[in-house]
Amino acid sequence: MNNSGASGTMTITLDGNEATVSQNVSGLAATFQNGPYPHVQHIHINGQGQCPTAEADANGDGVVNTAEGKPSYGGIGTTFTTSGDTSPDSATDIDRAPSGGNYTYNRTFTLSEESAQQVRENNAVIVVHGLDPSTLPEPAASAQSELVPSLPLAATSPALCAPLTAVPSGGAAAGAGGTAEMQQHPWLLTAGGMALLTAAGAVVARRHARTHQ
Ligand SMILES: [Cu+2]
Repeated sequence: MNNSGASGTMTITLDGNEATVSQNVSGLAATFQNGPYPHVQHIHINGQGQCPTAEADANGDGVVNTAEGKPSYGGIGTTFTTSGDTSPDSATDIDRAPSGGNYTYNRTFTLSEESAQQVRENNAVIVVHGLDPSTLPEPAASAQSELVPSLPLAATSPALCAPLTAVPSGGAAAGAGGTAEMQQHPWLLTAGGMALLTAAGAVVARRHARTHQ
């Protein structure tokens, strides 16, 4: 019934633990309570390094919520805020989340050791949250979030998901930029007969590429 057509790409270039993040998304839920829709987004870590499938919808309400997806992508390691703190403490701070249906996000900041390590080990997953409630079946459409009870379930549920794929820099000279390889991953929503969303993630871990033989 609803095919949102949402999609996105993200590239993270790591220099040590310093991450330069470049992201484009389009087709996400655009408005929320008469304002631009806030999309909290994270690096999820310490899971299986994968996005969940529709089978993760344990309660059968037609949406894979954040908790149901956790066995696949793990917990929150880093929050992609627009300013300030980027730790899990800011995970649901909708005032510092990028917003709107289409946006570009560019920021350079230092990852926690744990997040950086998970990125290097190919076990990091990018999740963008925030669905349009009108695309969900009842009662999910009017349910409250399992994470933030003051918000709708749709607001915190995953909308886009993609594992980051480390790309060895190979011939890239030290200090030079690397080329990121995008990998698309289908994300399945069961709502109303499926909306297919895709996202892509990539990482260039150039610093240690030559030392891990
Ligand atoms: Cu998340």
